[in-house]
Amino acid sequence: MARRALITGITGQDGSYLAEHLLSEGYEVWGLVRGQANPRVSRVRKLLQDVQLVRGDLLDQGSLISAVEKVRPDEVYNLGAISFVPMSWEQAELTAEVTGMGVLRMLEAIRVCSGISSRTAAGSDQIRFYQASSSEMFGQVRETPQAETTPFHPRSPYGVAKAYGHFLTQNYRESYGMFAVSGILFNHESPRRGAEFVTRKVSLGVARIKLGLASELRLGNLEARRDWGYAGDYVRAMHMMLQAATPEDYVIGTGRTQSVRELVEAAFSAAGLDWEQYVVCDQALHRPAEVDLLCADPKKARVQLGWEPSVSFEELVAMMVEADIKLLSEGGDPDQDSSWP
Ligand code: NDP
Ligand code: GDR
Repeated sequence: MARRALITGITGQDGSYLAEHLLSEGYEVWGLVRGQANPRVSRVRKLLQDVQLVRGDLLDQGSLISAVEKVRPDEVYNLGAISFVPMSWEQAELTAEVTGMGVLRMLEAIRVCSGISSRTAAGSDQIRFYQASSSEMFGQVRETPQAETTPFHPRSPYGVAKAYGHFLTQNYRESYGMFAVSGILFNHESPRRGAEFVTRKVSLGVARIKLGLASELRLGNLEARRDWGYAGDYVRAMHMMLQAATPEDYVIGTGRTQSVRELVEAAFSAAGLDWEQYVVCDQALHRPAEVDLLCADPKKARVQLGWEPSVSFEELVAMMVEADIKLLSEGGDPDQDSSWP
């Protein structure tokens, strides 16, 4: 019988790539969707026709229990979150509820539906759980590159909420013997990335300028450094973590770091443009507290899981710029249903 996976955050970037990957591995895939008339659900219905949908919300414990009871998954991937860092200052409590407490509710749904208690440990055929942890937990870094053992010092309400979810996942593993793991993923991008994140904002900005639809691109801090990889590669790592013999946490990244300035240079030059003529630095886009430098040490994942990224930074930037020029030149709208390549 096909293995069954339940994915929260199916309407997001990673949810879509993970669903495609699991379908290609022969899984029966279910996606948790929320809201009464969520416009992103129709995009999922179009792109991922073989995915079945179940209603639920990370804010609603009962809905998660019902979803787990209905789907009876072998694996749960908890990708749902308020994931845009600046929004976490504006809606800190909501971020704590969805991105932090949502992890507790999902773990509790699995625990309750599996009949696990402090006296009845998880069995060998238990539901395996993946938590989408983040390099934002490292925040103000004390060592670089960052590995599984690097201490956390989150710099945003988002990072703090993710750290809660991370430690809770570890705690459920230790308390109940659950197969619950966290992937500490560094930034990963694609043509399906939300337009609010810097890579996609830049690739869309370049495309608009190239096509004469805009004359400038306003950005915040150009000096921050990130380890940027391709989302399609990172969802493979999520799946690999749940196939491992023992439940462990892994850092996933490329091991290379670039500044936002270098990202901008690469994106404009991929379209034959000089970035200095178009980019405007806007102080209003700087964050209250910044994460200055992120660079992964993905050695554990390479050695223990055999995971390697397949797309370089330069290839990723070129892929995103090319996709957005194509999208806009065909009259596509990045916010509309049909826009996912
Ligand atoms: P997106 O922002 O693209 O997707 C977030 C998803 O969360 C959406 O599907 C959204 O659904 C869902 N969601 C929001 N609120 C709720 C809720 N109350 N209940 C259920 N679902 C909800 O994120 P990504 O795909 O980029 O990231 C996936 C996960 O990985 C996130 O948890 C993110 O924090 C984490 N992460 C991402 C990294 C990256 O670089 N992309 C790096 C490290 C971690 P809806 O359509 O209903 O709004
Ligand atoms: P990040 O991604 O905060 O790392 O979180 P984002 O792309 O938003 O920012 C990366 C860096 O770029 C700088 N920056 C700008 N960022 C945005 N969004 N818009 C701008 O105009 C801009 N100008 C400069 C930022 O200051 C920052 O330093 C992402 C999310 O996917 C999280 O959910 C995830 O956990 C982490 O990556 C790993």
